[in-house]
Amino acid sequence: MTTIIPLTQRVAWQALEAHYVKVQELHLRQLFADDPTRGERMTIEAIGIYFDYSKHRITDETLTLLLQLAAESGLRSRIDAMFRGDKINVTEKRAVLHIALRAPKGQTIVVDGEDVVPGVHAVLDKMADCSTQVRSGEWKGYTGKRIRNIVNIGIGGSDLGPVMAYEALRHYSQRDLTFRFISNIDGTDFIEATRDLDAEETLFIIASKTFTTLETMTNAHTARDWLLKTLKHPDAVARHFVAVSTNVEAVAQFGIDTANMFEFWDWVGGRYSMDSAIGLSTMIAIGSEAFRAMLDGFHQMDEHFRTAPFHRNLPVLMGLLVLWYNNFFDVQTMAVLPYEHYLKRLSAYLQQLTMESNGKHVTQDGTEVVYQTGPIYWGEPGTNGQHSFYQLIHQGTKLIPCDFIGFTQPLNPLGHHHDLLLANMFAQAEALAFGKTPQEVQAESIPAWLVPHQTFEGNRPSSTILLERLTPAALGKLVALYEHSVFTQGAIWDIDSFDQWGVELGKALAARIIPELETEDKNRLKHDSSTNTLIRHYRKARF
Ligand code: G6Q
Repeated sequence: MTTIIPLTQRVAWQALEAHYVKVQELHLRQLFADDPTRGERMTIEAIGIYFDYSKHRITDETLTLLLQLAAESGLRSRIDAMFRGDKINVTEKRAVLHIALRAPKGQTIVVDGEDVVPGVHAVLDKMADCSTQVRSGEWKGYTGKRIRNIVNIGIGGSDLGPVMAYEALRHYSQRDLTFRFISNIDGTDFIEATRDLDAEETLFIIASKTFTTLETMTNAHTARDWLLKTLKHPDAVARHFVAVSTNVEAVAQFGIDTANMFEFWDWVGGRYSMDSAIGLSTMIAIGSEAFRAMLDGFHQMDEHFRTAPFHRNLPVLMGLLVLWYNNFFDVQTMAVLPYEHYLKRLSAYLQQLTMESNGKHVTQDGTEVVYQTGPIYWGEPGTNGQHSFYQLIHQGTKLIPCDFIGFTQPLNPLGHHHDLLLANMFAQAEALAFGKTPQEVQAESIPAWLVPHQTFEGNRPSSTILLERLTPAALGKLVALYEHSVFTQGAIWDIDSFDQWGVELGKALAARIIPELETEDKNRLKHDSSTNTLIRHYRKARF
């Protein structure tokens, strides 16, 4: 699995280093002037996505070298290994098969001697059954009232996907149902999410792969107490709780009828699980047909990633561009800027997908990397961001490549709002790339002292990703696009994009501090002097 030649010693890497020195000062103004067809040429249209990568600081040679790096890094065999079900999550010895979650019936994907696809479809059918019962009102609570509120309790991968997908697809959701998402251990999250809900009409989905996560289990127990305060009888739990988990014993122990447990598997990583049973809330919101359409969108992108030649392959190109800036321009962050209000949680979702996957400091075999790995991802929907942080992207001292994401058809046509929205998106990408020279500013009779303030250097790169309409399938394509871009980057960096050991230390230390906050025993504190003093300060304030 491990590539033989270390990344920085590969021929293409070294060629890219030399090439970078030559092209680093090239301005997009020049590149566009030299090639009037650039804006048409450097685009790809595939599976309903129009991808414009012409406003990147690249030449044809850059692309050739990046593609050569992908080849030298064994990207093709890494992709094949993932699709085959090899245990490419090496530190956890697990297959990485989110692609199986959207495999059509009849496809065969074997893990440990077993075809996993029939199991995926069996769970989907069971989810469809549950969601139809809730949507139709057939699913009654303990006192016979129909369910009107669905509350997903989960965190990280068991929360961000469901929240993002619910918000993204709210247009298609059944509007007489209320959806809430509780993740934080902070009691405020629970209190605010449930304060106006009627327990008799509320269904909790406890979404936890392990069913041991502190936040989720604490919130789940609080939810049970909250329910029983009104409904009094423990039998009510079975009518008001379902679970999504891989841990049957813990689910049963909690008191949830295992007939109402939706299974998934250790080969689904938390941050890759929104299209597994973790998406139950999404399915209840939009219905099983729309959910299957979303899966089909994912699958279309999977097939594109698996089969398209790298130079026409959307996730491969996107991943290579990230690598180009991250490793050669020393760029630290990437902005994701959807011009679609329904995608307001997309950046938060992508933060986990990208940063938990590729925020790694050693290669697969444990060697310290000598190059930068995953960049920081962040963003907000346009046009809101334009009135806040875009200033820094336009005129600050940092280079921040941007992904602009837009749709040609609005879901909510309203006057000419949509034209204004998209005009702004196109304008931002144009302004970032081409800027405004001092001469152009002077030509507007601006006083000399103001000219530097009103000058835009430009040469700030961006991709524009255009789709027709934000449908469930479009969402699936978009998410899979980022999933496979992350895969591409991780494969070349030779890291394990599918583990997350970095979250463990804080969890262990919190477990040690919890009893320390709750006792008065001064001698027990054996942390550093800062942590000891903070704990004492807190205890003094609380007791
Ligand atoms: C994602 C991570 C992490 C995980 C949460 C919740 O890839 O593994 O975000 O999803 O810690 O875990 P559980 O689903 O087990 O509660």
